[in-house]
This record gives sequence, C-alpha cells and structure tokens, in this order.
Amino acid sequence: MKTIFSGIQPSGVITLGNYIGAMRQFVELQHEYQCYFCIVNQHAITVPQDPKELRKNIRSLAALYLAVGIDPDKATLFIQSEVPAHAQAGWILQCLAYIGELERMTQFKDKSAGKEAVSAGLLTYPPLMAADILLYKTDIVPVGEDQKQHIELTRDLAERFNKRYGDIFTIPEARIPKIGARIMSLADPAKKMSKSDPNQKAFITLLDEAKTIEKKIKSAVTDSEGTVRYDKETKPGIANLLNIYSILANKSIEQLEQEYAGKGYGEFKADLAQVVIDTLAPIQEKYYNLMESDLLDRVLDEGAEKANKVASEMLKKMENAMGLSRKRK
Ligand code: ATP
Ligand code: LTN
Repeated sequence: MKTIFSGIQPSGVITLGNYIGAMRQFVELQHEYQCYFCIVNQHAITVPQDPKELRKNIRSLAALYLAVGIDPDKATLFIQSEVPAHAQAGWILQCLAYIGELERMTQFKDKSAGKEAVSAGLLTYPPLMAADILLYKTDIVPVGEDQKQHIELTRDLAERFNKRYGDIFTIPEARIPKIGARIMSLADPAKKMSKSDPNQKAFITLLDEAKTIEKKIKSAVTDSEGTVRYDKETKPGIANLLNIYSILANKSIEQLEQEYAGKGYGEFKADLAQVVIDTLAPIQEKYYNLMESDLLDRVLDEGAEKANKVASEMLKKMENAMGLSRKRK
C-alpha cells in the first residue's frame, strides 16, 4: 500500500480554500492509502502566534480533520511537536539545503515581503516540511497548488541525501487537484485565500455562521459587467465564485452559466451562500460534538504513538547514514 502524508498549519481556522484544495482529497484518499495527517504546529510558529490562540487552533484543527470525515481507524492523525523526530530530521535537512534555494521559495518571499522582522524559521520552513514528508517514506503528498514548489524542493533534498549518504529516502510526488487547487481571496481575487489573512472578509472558515457566510459572499469583490460567466482574466472574482459553486454543488461551470443567464450577481451570490451553508452545516454539527467529547485526545495520543514509531526509525537511519552515531548499525 502506498503512503500519503499531508499537513495543515493551525494558524487560524481552516478556510474553504484549505478544505477544497486539500482536506476534501484526504477524505477520499484514506480508503486507498496508508495515510498520515499532521497538525503542523511547528510550521505555524514561523510567524508570531498567540499561545492561547495557537492551543485553541490546534485542538480545533484536530476536531475539523475528524468532522470532515477523516477516520482515525484508517488514517494516523497527530500533532507535529509531539513527534520530536520531525524537528531533529528538519535540522539535518536544513544542513543539506542551500540558503539560495530557500530564498527562492515564493511562500518565503510572500510572507517576508515588507516585514521588518522575519524569523529564521520562515526561511528554513521547507526543510522541516521535507522532514515531515520523508520520515514516513511518503509516496504522495496531496496539497494545493501553492505547495508545489515546496514538494519540488523536498524531492531535491531527498535526492541530494540519497546520493551523498546512500539510498534511504523515497522520492515523493505532489498530488494537486485538477480543480480547486487555488481558491482565491474574496476581497482580492488576485491573491490566494489564506486563513491568516488579516482581512476577515477575504476568507470563509469552516466554522463561520450562516449570517457571516452570507455577508462575506455578498461583499466578495466582482466586476461591473453584471453577467455570470467564467473568465479568469477579466472577471477573476466571478470566476473564483463559480469555481467554489461548481465544486461544492457538483455542477459544471457551463451548467451554472446557463442557470444564471440573464440573472444578476445578487441572486447568484445568495444561492452560492446557501450552497456553502449547506456544505458546512453537517461538518459544524460534528465539530461541536467532537469538541465536547474525549475522543480527540485519544485519537491524538494514539496518532503520536504510531507516528513516533515510524519517524524515529527513519531518523535513526538518517543519523546512521551520515555518521551521527557512535557505531555503524
Ligand atoms: P496560512 O495563511 O497560515 O499560510 P493557509 O491558509 O495558506 O495558511 P496552510 O495550512 O498553509 O494554509 O495549507 C494547508 C493546505 O491547504 C495546503 O495543502 C495548501 O496547499 C492548501 N491551501 C491553502 N490555501 C489554499 C487555497 N487558497 N486554495 C486551495 N488550497 C489551499
Ligand atoms: N507547508 C504546508 C504545510 C505542511 C505540509 C507538510 C504539507 C507542512 N508540512 C507536509 C504537506 C506535507 C502549507 O503551508 N500548506
């Protein structure tokens, strides 16, 4: 059975972008693959986090993984900082990575742009991500479009290590969905939807209430043409809303264009809001039940135990291959 690994940062509440681009895939894939899903809290602290908020977001993300349909009997769900091998292997891979290649990462460029203080961790974020992936002999990494470059770097680091120290890593591949790999911000359709966007109107979270969803979609940036038709170049706002609608309602873009021919944006947006509300309602119900049960802690304890076994074994192999151990085993 092939292995899947993916991670989400507890840097806020999961957005529709995270759900459509990543999480929805996880739920399908868990039936066919050995899956590891990680709450990457050590990645989240590459930018400042309030400890209270972070603790809340970690628990909330765990509940959301389960609420969208991750089955803990099928997939291993765990918290990154509870498996120390990630940081240890991350250090080793940092020593293999070049500053130049890390500076070329677009996520680093975007997140450091205009900031006075940029943490060293923001730069060395990708080798930690490579460690996450490589520790589990991962074959496939399901992610949104924005992570493609990080997976390429992971492959480069794995190949570099294998060449220098012996063939121990599996070379992973990214799996990016054909549609919905890049859901855009509702406030600025030129930017990707991001859970850490300071503008609350830019994203919809999986926990937003019906009223909030209606308001956010109503205020989504569109254009002055007034026709519901798909044109990514000249109508990026409407194209983004059409994409979200199409994926969640399981209707083709053409079908939606026909359905809304001669109708205005008001009606289109109201219907889309309803589609989003209906999609999220059952997830939210499960979420609130889970937050009150003790199942979460049990799942996370078991997940950490399983992940620790697998990850520490690979870490030992890495250390041994590089001469970081006293005896050659
Ligand atoms: P942050 O704002 O803190 O950077 P984020 O919202 O960008 O967070 P991540 O936790 O970094 O989300 O990403 C989790 C997963 O969701 C990744 O696989 C990522 O590719 C995917 N993803 C993130 N944003 C989008 C988006 N707008 N459209 C599709 N997929 C996305
Ligand atoms: N960098 C990713 C989160 C992440 C990840 C991973 C994704 C950390 N480790 C391992 C896939 C596999 C992000 O920003 N979305």
